[in-house]
Amino acid sequence: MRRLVTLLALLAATTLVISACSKPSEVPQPPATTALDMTDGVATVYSGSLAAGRSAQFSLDGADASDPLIVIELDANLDLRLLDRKDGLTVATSSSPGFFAAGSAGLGVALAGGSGSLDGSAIVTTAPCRGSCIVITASTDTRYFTVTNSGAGAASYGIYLYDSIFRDTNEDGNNTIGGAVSYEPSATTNEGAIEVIGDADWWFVENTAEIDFDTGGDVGIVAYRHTADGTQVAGPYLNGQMLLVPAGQYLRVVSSSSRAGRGATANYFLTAHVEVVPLAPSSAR
Ligand SMILES: [Ca+2]
Ligand SMILES: [Ca+2]
Repeated sequence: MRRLVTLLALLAATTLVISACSKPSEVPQPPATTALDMTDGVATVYSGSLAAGRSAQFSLDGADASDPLIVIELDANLDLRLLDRKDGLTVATSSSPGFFAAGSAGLGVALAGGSGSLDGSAIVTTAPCRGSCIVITASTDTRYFTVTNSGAGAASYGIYLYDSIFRDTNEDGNNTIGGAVSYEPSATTNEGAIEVIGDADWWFVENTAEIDFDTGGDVGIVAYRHTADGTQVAGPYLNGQMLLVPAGQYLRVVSSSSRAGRGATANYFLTAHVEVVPLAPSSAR
């Protein structure tokens, strides 16, 4: 009988130990992920709200895309982060329609008290994105992203997920010097856009030319001049500068800060420079 009691006591102690070991961990669990499907970009695929300082995580199935780009777009200026995998590292970020950037560099825009409004310098009215957005090259991978409300009050938001063609009709063959597009001095169509992070646009200038370089927005688009063997010989040229390009050289247009944008925020133009001859002073009366 005593042996039976001892055995029962041992069994009870063992159960207690096993029970203690299987107690749920106190380590915080990663946020739940909401899986989303792409649509045509007209309707939201998700609507929600976030208290100050809170985040939500989502995934999208890249296999739904048939065009070369995927757009992840919010209708609010909240912090949008693309991750390299579920609960992974930050690949790209955006806090406004003005641009998105590699790493966390797209999170520089301060929100005004959680109202979702931005300071005036950050507003780019010509951007087709409704709020923060990131554009990526389409692939069949499942992509993960988070939305964070870094403002001081609650914020509501909608998510749009859709595929898209490049606005830049020279993509993506112009990413190397071998695929450079010929600059046409008489045309008004020497234009492009830096639409994904790391985009490079090469142009070939056959005849010596004076070219006006114009761009705008917050993408930080610059141009460099290269010789035929690919050697960089001048630049960066900034918005509003005139480029004197010897015959047979190349131009490479990129973002100087690993940024890109959607629509007009990321456009640039190369046009033949026209010398403005000042009017002769009127003769003395
Ligand atoms: Ca481009
Ligand atoms: Ca390109």
